[in-house]
Amino acid sequence: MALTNRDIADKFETIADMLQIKGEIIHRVMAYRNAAGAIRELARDLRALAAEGELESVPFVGKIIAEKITEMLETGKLEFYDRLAEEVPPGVVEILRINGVGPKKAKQFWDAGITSVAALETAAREGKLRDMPGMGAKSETKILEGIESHKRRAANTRLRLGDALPTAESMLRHLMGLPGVLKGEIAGSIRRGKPTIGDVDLLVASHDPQPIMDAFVTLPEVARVLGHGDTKSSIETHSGLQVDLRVLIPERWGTALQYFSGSQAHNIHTRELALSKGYTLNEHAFTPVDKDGTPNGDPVTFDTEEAVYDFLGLQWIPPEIREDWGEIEAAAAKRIPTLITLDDIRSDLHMHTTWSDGKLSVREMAEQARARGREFIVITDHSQSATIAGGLTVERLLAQREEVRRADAEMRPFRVFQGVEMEIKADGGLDYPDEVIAELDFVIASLHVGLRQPREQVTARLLNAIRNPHVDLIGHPRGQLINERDPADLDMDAVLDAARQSGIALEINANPHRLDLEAALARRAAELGVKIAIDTDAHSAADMDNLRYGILTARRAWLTAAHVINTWSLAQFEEWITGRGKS
Ligand code: DGT
Ligand code: CA
Ligand code: CA
Ligand code: ZN
Repeated sequence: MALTNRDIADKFETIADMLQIKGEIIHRVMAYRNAAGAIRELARDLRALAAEGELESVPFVGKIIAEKITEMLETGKLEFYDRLAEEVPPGVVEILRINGVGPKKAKQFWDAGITSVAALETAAREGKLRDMPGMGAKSETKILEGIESHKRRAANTRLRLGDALPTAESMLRHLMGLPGVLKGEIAGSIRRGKPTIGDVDLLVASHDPQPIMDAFVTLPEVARVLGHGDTKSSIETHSGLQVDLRVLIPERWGTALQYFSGSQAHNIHTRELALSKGYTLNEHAFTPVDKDGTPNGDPVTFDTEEAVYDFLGLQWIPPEIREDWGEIEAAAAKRIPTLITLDDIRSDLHMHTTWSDGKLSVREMAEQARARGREFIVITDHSQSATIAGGLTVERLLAQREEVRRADAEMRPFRVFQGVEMEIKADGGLDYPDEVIAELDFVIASLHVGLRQPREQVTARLLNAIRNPHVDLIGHPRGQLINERDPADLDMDAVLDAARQSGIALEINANPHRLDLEAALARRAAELGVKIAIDTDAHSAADMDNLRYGILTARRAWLTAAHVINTWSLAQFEEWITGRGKS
């Protein structure tokens, strides 16, 4: 049985949990946790890296971890893990994943003979936890609530960014309208634009937290109050999303926002930098310390994040790249790139209409795009073999051209081009003959079928499309649907190499169900010189507003405007597609 990157990441994550329960030092624990995180986001197959002897090029993978990866790849097993698992029961690891249970508690339960979530639940219901050291009736109830939400979470995993962000924004808007609120921000993984969200972290600055706390726990979104404190409260929304709110004085705003924006890996690195300058850094402040760690002066707080980073000798770092993927080194060298923004985008090259499975006509889509500030668009309905999606026969494709040309003529200087989203068929062929696609302004090729084919087969199909001189863009290259469908098992090295050679663009599909290419791959593609497009794949007017998720993903990929073809002027775009033998 061949282990995937994800299997190996999961193993390391569990090892980190087991070590933490055993009370290992945090650095040893984080070594495995960071490696797991890096492997999960890795753009390349570990098997390929191992074959090249390049495992240690993966962030957080040193000699010891690389040896463990090699062992797993070669034997399918890891002796180190098996030994730990004999010592720490898997049920105890699961108990650690319950809200409100840290490694110490998990160990305490384990010592009392509780080695599964079910046993913990029974013990709590029978009132047997309250007499344990450091516990009481209240913490027993908390544990039961934690178990409940753990069960729910196990069932529906992390929430998509597109489901969490609008709720977070609406809650923050309510809070910002309260008297005495000076500042407010969504922190945590949402601020970093991660494609999936564990929980929402809201921060508000005010001198008078109590009324804000009271208002927060009674917002219309609230289904359950998990905690209601003086400066911190937590609730669960009707959709099962946990939202934490912290209120703090504005003088501490910068220090707190920096801390709660994360990521954890980024914060560990900034904390080490602070230590090297003689300060400890936590959510509250920088505190000057002696060599042995004893505080020797007044804590320092900052009201802006810029001041926090400046104090560390760093440029301000955009939240989307705070993952300890090299941003701290770049900030120290004053080389943080100017990341792409929504305002840089001038076109949308992937949109559907009522000709296939869209909700609006060509003209309506164009008007909606123009109203959102786009200067030109390409209409790309589905091709003939996509029958469920109303794919166009050659005849209908020709008929559509007249409608597109009419909208184009009537709406100038706004421009409307005719393209297509062409199926890459399961047998590897393309859905129209070359002489048909040669007549189109722009051609997308996409994988929608045969996504579970073996790596060689599905890769060969994609390469065939990339090498076709009439194809300009690959739509949502890996075909993933977040939380629903894994990406196709593509040889991305071969894909990126072919894309660079043929001059074709690869898409960051902005739909929050897709966000494909994902950030790590998009970053690698851009570094190799592959052109990137950010498109909404809109089937309705509302879909066009998903562009922000594509931009967040592009920023996580360190992309600047120069990497992205949607920042081109009309003239640049026309020159490119003409140069590719069309128009
Ligand atoms: P999520 O909620 O799983 O999508 O991810 P985050 O990044 O929002 O994580 P969360 O909600 O647990 O914590 C918010 C931020 O607070 C996190 O990004 C960094 C900071 N933070 C939380 N716990 C720790 C910690 O144990 N150590 C450090 N250094 N920072 C932490
Ligand atoms: Ca969070
Ligand atoms: Ca949180
Ligand atoms: Zn599409």
